[in-house]
Amino acid sequence: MTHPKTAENMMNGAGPIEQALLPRLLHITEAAAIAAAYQMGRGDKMLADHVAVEAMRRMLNKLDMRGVIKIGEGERDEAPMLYIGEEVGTGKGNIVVDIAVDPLEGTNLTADGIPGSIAVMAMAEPGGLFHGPDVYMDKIVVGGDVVRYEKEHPDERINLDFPVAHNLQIVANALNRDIDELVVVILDRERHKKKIEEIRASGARVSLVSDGDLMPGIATAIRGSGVHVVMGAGGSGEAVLTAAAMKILGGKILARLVLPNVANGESEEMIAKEKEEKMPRLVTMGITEDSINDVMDTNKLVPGKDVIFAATGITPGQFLKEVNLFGGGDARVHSVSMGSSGVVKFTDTIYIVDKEETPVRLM
Ligand code: VTB
Repeated sequence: MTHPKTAENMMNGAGPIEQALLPRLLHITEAAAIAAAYQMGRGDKMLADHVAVEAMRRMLNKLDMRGVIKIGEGERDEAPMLYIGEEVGTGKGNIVVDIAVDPLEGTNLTADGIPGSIAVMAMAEPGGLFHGPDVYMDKIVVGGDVVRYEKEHPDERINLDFPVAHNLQIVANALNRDIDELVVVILDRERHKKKIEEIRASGARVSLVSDGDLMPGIATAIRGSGVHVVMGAGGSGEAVLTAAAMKILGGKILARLVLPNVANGESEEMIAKEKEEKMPRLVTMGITEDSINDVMDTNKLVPGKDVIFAATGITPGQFLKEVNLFGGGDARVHSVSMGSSGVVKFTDTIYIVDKEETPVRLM
């Protein structure tokens, strides 16, 4: 009898990075999430971040590969570990990767025990991830239904320069529902005051988050998550990580770089100072004051063909549960991991230290 050999064919078709590293990537974000979970709610975001970074780095350095951190904790002089340009891995074997990490996305959320924090990482072949400056990106993120709708209706496409109501109408059409049923997630920031008013005026519902707009972005591509659109200016690294997941899930992100002082409406003097500090580095990346406003799409942000992505929940989120700790190091974690082949794994993993003591329960 013939039948589609989906799993076999897809795994055979996966690129070398996905074949070698996807399962390992999952354990890396899980290690970081468990480390951070022990520091949850202690009000110390530096400590929570530090233990997550350390765990991620230890795990990365066990992998047989040559990896370079392209999006990380910051520049070498401000981040002792997982700094941009840091080389990780044993250096053995033929696998060479560019890496984007956010060991603790939502440090405040973890420190305060608030929902929405994750440990997250993506990898791709060299040049496969946009290597931009650590500023903000203004963005709109939508799921695959919108991408399909745009293909069928070429004159109805979302556009960062169009009014919010125009974009939301397209999303509503694509999802076959009314605008007033949509949920738009946006960071609760003064800089978004006008945009929030525009979303509300369009009729859509707004879900404000105090931090962490990366996971909601991915949630737009997951039906049943309750998130339809993410908008607003957040970290550029977070936007590239979102793009890595959207590329695999068939969703879409449109984003443009924006300097934080510009986005936050600071004084001319502070904007000039920020430009002086940041523009030289941007120029070395081919970004000028003229081109900084160019809109980039998913493929521009993540041109890679062999992309892998993993995220593990630390505190509860739209589609990942929190880390559960059971004593003596036992832990249960919920993750999503995926690769360019199209495999998307939602995993519920138990790490048992004491096999006799710890019962394994269905959840
Ligand atoms: C953004 C957002 C992140 O931090 O980077 C935000 O994308 C920082 O924004 O998800 P502000 O400078 O306005 O505080 C997060 O919320 C958490 O890393």
